Amino acid sequence: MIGIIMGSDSDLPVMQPAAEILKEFGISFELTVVSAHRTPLRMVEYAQTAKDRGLKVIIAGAGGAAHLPGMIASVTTLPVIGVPVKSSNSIDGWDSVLSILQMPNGVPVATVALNAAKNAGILAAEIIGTFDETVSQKIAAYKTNMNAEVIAKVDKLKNEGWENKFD
Ligand code: RP5
Repeated sequence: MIGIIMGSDSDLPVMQPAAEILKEFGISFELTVVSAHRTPLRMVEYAQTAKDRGLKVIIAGAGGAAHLPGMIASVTTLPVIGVPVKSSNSIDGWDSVLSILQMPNGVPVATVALNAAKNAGILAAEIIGTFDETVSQKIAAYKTNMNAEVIAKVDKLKNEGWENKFD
C-alpha cells in the first residue's frame, strides 16, 4: 500500500524506521532506491505506475539537492511524504529540508523533519487509517501507549524527584 523510496542506498539507515513502523501497524509496503538524478527515467516510471500498482501513499527520502520527493509528486496524483536526509553530500541538513519543503504552488509534498522517517511512516499510516478502521485503531492504540509512557515518566519524576531522574 505504501511505496518507500530513497535516492541512494546510503539513505537506508535513515529511512528504515518508516518501514519498521509500517510493519508494526501491519501495513504492506515496498522499499527501493529511485534516484531523481541518476535514474530519472526509472523515477518517472515509478511515479507513473505507482497508483495502478495499488500504492496509496509514497514516502520519498533524499539528501542534499533532494529533488526526488518533489519530482515524484509532479508526476503522480498520490500523496507524497518527503523525508529530508542529512546525507554525506548535505552541507548541514538545511539544503535537504528546503529542497523538499519549498515546493511551488500546485505540487505539494508533506515534508517531515530532518531524518524523521518514523513520522513519515506514521503519517502514511494515518492516511491509510482514513479508510481502514483496523489501521486507525492501531494508530489510536499507539497514541494511547505514547501517552501512558509520558504519564509514567511524570509519575516517576514526581515520586523520585528531579535529582534522581537519571539514576
Ligand atoms: C542523494 O544524494 C541521495 O538521496 C543521498 O542522500 C545523497 C548521497 O548519495 P550517495 O552518493 O551516497 O549515493 O541524491
